[in-house]
Amino acid sequence: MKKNALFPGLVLFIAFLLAGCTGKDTSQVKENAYPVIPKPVKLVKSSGQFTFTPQTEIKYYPDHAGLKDIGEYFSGMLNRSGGFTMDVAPAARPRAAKNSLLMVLDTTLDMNPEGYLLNITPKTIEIKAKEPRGIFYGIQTLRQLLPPQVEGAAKAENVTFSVPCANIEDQPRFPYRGLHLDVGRHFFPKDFILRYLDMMAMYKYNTFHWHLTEDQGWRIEIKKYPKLTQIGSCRKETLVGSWEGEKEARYDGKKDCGYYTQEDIKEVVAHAKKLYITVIPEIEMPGHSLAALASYPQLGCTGGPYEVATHWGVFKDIYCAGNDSVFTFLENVLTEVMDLFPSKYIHIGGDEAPKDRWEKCPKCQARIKAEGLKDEHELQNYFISRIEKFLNAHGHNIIGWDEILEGGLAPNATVMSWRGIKGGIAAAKMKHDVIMTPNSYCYFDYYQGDKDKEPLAIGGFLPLKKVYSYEPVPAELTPEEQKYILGAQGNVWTEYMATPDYVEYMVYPRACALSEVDWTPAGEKDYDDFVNRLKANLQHLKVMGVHYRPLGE
Ligand code: TNX
Repeated sequence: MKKNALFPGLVLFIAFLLAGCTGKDTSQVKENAYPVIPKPVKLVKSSGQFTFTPQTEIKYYPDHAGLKDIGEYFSGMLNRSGGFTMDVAPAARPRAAKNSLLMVLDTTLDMNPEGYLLNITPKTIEIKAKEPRGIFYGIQTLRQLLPPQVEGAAKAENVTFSVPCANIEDQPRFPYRGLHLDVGRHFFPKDFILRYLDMMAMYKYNTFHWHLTEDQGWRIEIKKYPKLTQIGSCRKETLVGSWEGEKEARYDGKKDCGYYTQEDIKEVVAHAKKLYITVIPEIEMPGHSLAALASYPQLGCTGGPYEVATHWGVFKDIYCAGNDSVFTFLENVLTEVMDLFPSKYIHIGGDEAPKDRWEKCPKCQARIKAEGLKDEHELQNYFISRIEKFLNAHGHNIIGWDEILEGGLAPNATVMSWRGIKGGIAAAKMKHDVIMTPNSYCYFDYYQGDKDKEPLAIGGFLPLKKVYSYEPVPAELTPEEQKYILGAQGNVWTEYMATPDYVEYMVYPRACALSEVDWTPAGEKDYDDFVNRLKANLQHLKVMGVHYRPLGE
């Protein structure tokens, strides 16, 4: 009899343990309760959960503007989606009180400046890091542990905003974790760029490479050269379907225009800064410059007239390397660019610059002779090195596509290896920093499924699993040389992506896979486990209204 009387109490006690120490029911905790992407270095699960309520306090120590901003960023999310306001205030001491989230800066921690410690117990949450950016990444992890409704723009009904208990120690593998976007082929409105950055932050990307100038459109306002946007930001029409050469080409007959004002750019850069993302602008040279040539024909070798391109490909008309006014123009453009972008790096392109015009141009030939150069490839090196010198003198470093290795490498350049990994290997061996973006693993403009079932893309085949399998450090490098590999970047060329929805479809979830390549130690990666986490994690993107490509097709 006595025994039986104990039994219901025991059941209740076990149920209480299972439900977590708060005694709340577990129904709000996700099925895959730890769907964090990129996968943290170390995550120890524990029972119980912490529940955010209007009484939860967000505290930070020491009193620091960056921490206050992060606290408000997080409370803003729960304010929109949960409809409640939490207090954000400095703490008197670095100890978490009951029902609080405490963020602590601790410069004595022995970890990477982007790393963080996150401890979730039923009563408190503590995030510790050396720098605010580490705290910010701890918050992103916390966000992914919350129900996906946390991403909502309006109050979600019947949701308990709980996170499962855990102890996490985390830091990135690479210091450069990039995503790129080509706004030259198609222009995307400022609001979409802000959203693109929001999504990047969730996956702990820290660099946005903004490809701002192209043959088909110049997208950045330059006060000194108004025609760049008056003329260069518009094309008279656009190719329909894929580019098979001029004979087969059909055009839509519709004018297509767009550019960012300097105010827009400042807003994007400020938004990125709050998300701990650096924006690297790319001003292409000497190739992919038809829109600039159409605006100022004297910048080309033949003098024009030129037209903003209406189809895709590589064009022979490029900036004239024999013409000093080209350097004056570019230096003036870059001066405004440097004022707008605090980034240490400025990307100067350097890819796909046919030498046809330079071969026939007397001024270019005279320059080759006067400078004692061997050929037009060395002339390209002269071009890039001259621009590099200008940017270095103003405190900036250049990044260029791997073609900048041809004809000699500018002394301080960082190389973006895109035509496979050869360029990256060569540059690292020359003791230059490298960012890996090989098209075989990092080109999100390639098909991600069966070509016949997918919307039109540029070609190639890059399914999610292949992105995930990428190892950015080439085995050919010695341990010393490997240190020059800063990280990997996903490239998003938009010849065939005319709308924001289509960009999202091409980028997600492949960018989720690449985030793990950039963040998680190679030995911790596991594709099946990634897909499991992704299934739950994608619900966040769903609530955000992101048009990602569904899994399993
Ligand atoms: C090559 S990647 C290019 C781009 C194209 C892309 C298409 C690179 C440096 N140049 O101009 O958009 O291929 O995949």
